[in-house]
Amino acid sequence: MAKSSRQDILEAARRALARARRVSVLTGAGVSAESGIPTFRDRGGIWEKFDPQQVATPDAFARDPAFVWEWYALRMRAVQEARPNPAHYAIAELERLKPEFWLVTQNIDNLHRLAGSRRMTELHGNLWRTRCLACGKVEELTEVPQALPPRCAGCGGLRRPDVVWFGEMLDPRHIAEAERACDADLFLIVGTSGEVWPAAGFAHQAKAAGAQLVEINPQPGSLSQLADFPLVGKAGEVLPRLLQGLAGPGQK
Ligand code: BV8
Ligand code: ZN
Repeated sequence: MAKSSRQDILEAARRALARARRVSVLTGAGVSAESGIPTFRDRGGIWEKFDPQQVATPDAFARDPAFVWEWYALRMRAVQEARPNPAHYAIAELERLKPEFWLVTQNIDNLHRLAGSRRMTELHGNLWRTRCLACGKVEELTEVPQALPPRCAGCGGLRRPDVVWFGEMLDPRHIAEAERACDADLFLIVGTSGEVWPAAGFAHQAKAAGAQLVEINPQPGSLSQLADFPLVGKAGEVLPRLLQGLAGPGQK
């Protein structure tokens, strides 16, 4: 695509963002890529012996909880070293600039919260929260558990990561929050391949509800055909440029 048209699309997206009152964002693993967290599609690196489709499932956990915990411990260690990147900070800034803002993330790495996002739904749970299979007690972890799989301090039961695995239902409250976020003037899709449902469905729902869609991704994906403003590039570079000159509520 010629440079100038990319610039034109960015400027058109900036104008749409300045006009928008209700702004929602849907993020996926790509928004944390510049924080050094591998995405699900980059099969290399720490995913070498773990295929998310095989490991992030209830069956895998029932079969071998220690093995599944090994994958989550790896991700906890990767996230512990990671810091939010300019994409996370730009999304937190957008929340401050737009009174009607909501973030829906598929990520469990907690980096949005660390960057300051508060009006958000973690569709797939959070890496640092665990749940006891026996008594249901939910416990926040602050570091990687020493012994795997971790046991419940209360009843000694097996703890699982409090995340949504493939084949598991999402929390209906989170689905309701995400559906409300689809009522937007502008809906930004950042760093997701759009392969995972029902998360990808919210982009379709927003479009059907009359939102204009911005997509920020170095690669085209399953949602690219919905984008009114396709911004090809890395989230950590494109988002700050998209927000350049954006005035807050009441500012001119
Ligand atoms: C459910 C938590 C069923 C765990 C995750 C239709 C309807 C409902 C379900 C399905 C359906 N079709 C298929 C299903 C089943 C399944 C599914 O979607 N399968 C897919 C793979 C075909 N869905 C489910 O199982 C869901 N459950 O609906 O239950 C049900 C129904 C009734 C009754 C009972 C049950 C649950 C899905 C949730 C799974 N859990 N995560 C964990 O993380 O360990 S999903 C997991 O995948 C992560 O959340 C991750 O975010 C996501 C992968 O998607 P992306 O985020 O998009 O990441 P990906 O690597 O794919 O892409 C990265 C993108 O970033 C790329 O586009 C890349 O180009 C881009 N990128 C790279 N660098 C950058 C960048 N972008 C910007 N800047 C950069 N620098
Ligand atoms: Zn317990």
